[in-house]
Amino acid sequence: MKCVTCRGPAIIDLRRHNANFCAEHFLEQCRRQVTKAIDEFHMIEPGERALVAVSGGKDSLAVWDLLVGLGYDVDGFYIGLGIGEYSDTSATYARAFAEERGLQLLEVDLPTSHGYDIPTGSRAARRAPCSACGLSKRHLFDAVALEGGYDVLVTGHNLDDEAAVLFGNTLHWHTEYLGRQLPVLPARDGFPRKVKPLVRLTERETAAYCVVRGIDYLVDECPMAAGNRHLGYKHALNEIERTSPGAKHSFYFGFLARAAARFADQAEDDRAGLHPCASCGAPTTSEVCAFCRLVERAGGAPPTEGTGAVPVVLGPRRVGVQS
Ligand code: Q46
Ligand code: ZN
Ligand code: ZN
Repeated sequence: MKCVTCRGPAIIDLRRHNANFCAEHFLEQCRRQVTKAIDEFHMIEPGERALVAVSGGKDSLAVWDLLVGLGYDVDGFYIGLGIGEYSDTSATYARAFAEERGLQLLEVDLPTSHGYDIPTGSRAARRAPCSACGLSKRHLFDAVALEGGYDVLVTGHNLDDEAAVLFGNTLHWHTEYLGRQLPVLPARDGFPRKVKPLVRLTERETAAYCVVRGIDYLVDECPMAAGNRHLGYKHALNEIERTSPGAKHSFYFGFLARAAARFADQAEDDRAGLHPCASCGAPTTSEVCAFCRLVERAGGAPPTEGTGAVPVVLGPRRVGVQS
C-alpha cells in the first residue's frame, strides 16, 4: 500500500477517495478537506473569533486542533453534564488538550451552575436522556458564545453524524428538520453562526487524525447513547458504505446540492415565530423556553447572572465571561 502523493508506505486507505496516504499526507488531506468545507460554505472569515464545543472525544478535539493549525482564533467550551464517571473522564481529556497546547478552555458544570445533571433532568422532564442533553447543550453553546462575544460556534459533527441524522429525518420525513440540516446555520437574533467544519471527514478519519497527531481522546461512548436510534442509523450506513464506498458522501452532499433548498421555507417559517424567553431571553416560540422549563422541572435554577461559564484553562487571552 503506497501513499498516493509521495509513493512512501501508506498508513490508511480511503476507499471513497480511491487513495492511500502516509501519515504526513493524510494530515494534509484532512486539512485540505476542512479548508474546502470552510471555503465552500463560508464558515469562518479571517479575524473572526470561534468557540468550539469540546466533549473530550475525537471529533471535537480534532476540529479544535485542525482550526488552530489552520491559523484560526479558537477557544474551547466544555460542559460538565453530570453523567457519572463518563463526565469526569471526558473533562480531563478536554482540559489536558487545552493545557498542553496553551489554549483557552471555558467550562460550565451543569450540576453546579444549574442544579441538575442529565440523568435527573431527563427523568424529571420525561425526556429521553439525549433529548434533555441536546437541549441543555444547545442552549449553553448559544448563551456562552453570545456572552463571550464569539462570532462562530464550531461543533465536531462529521460526515457519519450528518449522514445518520439525514437518514433518520428522511426515514421519518421530518421535513421541518430537513431545511435546517446544513453545515452552516447563519447567525440570528444576536446568536452566533453555527458551523461544522468536519462534514467532509468520516469518523474513521477523525480518529486516525487524532492518532497521527498524538491527540489523547476519550474513546468510550457516552453510556446514555447505548441503543439510541442515531447509532442504529450509523451502523446501517456503514453497511451500505462497505459495499458502496462514497455512499455516505453522495447521500449527504447530494442532499445539500439538490434537495435542502426545497425544505428551506419550512425552516424559515419556524424562525418567524421566535421571540425572547420571558425567563432567560433566548429565542423561543413559547413564553418560556424549553431549557428554562427543563431546569425548573429538574428542580434546578439558572445562575442569577450569565451562564456561569468560567475559564478553567487559561490560554493566551482572557475573554469577558462572567464568573
Ligand atoms: S452526551 Fe448527551 Fe450525547 Fe450522552 S446523553 Fe446523549 S446527547 S449520548 S453526543
Ligand atoms: Zn505521502
Ligand atoms: Zn429560557
